[in-house]
Amino acid sequence: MNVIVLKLGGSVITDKNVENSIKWGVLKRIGNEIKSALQHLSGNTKLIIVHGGGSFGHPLASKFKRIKGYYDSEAFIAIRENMNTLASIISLLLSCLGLKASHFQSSSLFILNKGRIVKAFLDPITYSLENDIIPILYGDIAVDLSRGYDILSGDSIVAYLANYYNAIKILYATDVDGVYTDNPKVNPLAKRIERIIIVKSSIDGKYTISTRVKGDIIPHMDVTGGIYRKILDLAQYARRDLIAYIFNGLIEGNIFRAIINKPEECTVVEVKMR
Ligand code: IP8
Repeated sequence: MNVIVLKLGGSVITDKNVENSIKWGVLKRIGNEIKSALQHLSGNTKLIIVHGGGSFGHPLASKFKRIKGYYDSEAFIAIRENMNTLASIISLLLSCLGLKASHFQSSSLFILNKGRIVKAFLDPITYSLENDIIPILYGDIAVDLSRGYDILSGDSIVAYLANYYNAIKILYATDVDGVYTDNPKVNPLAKRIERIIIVKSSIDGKYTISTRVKGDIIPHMDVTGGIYRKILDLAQYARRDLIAYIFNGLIEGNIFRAIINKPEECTVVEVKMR
């Protein structure tokens, strides 16, 4: 089984400025692109979709963090319900477009410790893949053995699943064309990083991250900010060589191209185990 893991960023599918709002047109287009792309792939290639929290997850999570300073059972119930609603809508919409897709509550599949996944029950996901169902997972709140509860990012789920299923590629559909040297929405001089290479030791798990911009190798990368979370998660969870593409899911045709081949403009992230 050749598995492709596709992450739909929260800012691609929801409007981050309006709580609990969905970009219906974008979601429908993405669903149709996924459907067409799957018709080009062999039956042995399977897709897993993971989506982010967007305006259903992040505003609520920040509210609890701001008021209480931590996530308690009240936060668990509220965030879990809201994320479940978003996932139901996405899986219903994809089903209406003719895709065989079903969502799985991430908080029922994963246990965390200090924010990291330490336990996963993936039998239902494996069974779905074997039966040509596209499993939809998502960023959620989950039980954490040290903290009680914590936010489980969709990016951590992607990295974990890619390792578990030995994914042939990981696709991160975001609202920018890749990873930049600075915020491209604010700084017009920001350059897209073409390639990020993570070299990780299979002996002690230590890793180095280097980046390449227009042919120049930049040995150290300042790993902060939202999009870098993906790189950190890949580096931390990696136990095998992986290839990932971070690209713009808001550009028509990009998701189709990414699934059948690779996206046109993107940042390639390679994990190399040594
Ligand atoms: O958007 C976060 O998932 P992400 C999920 O993939 C919540 O980081 C509940 C905020």
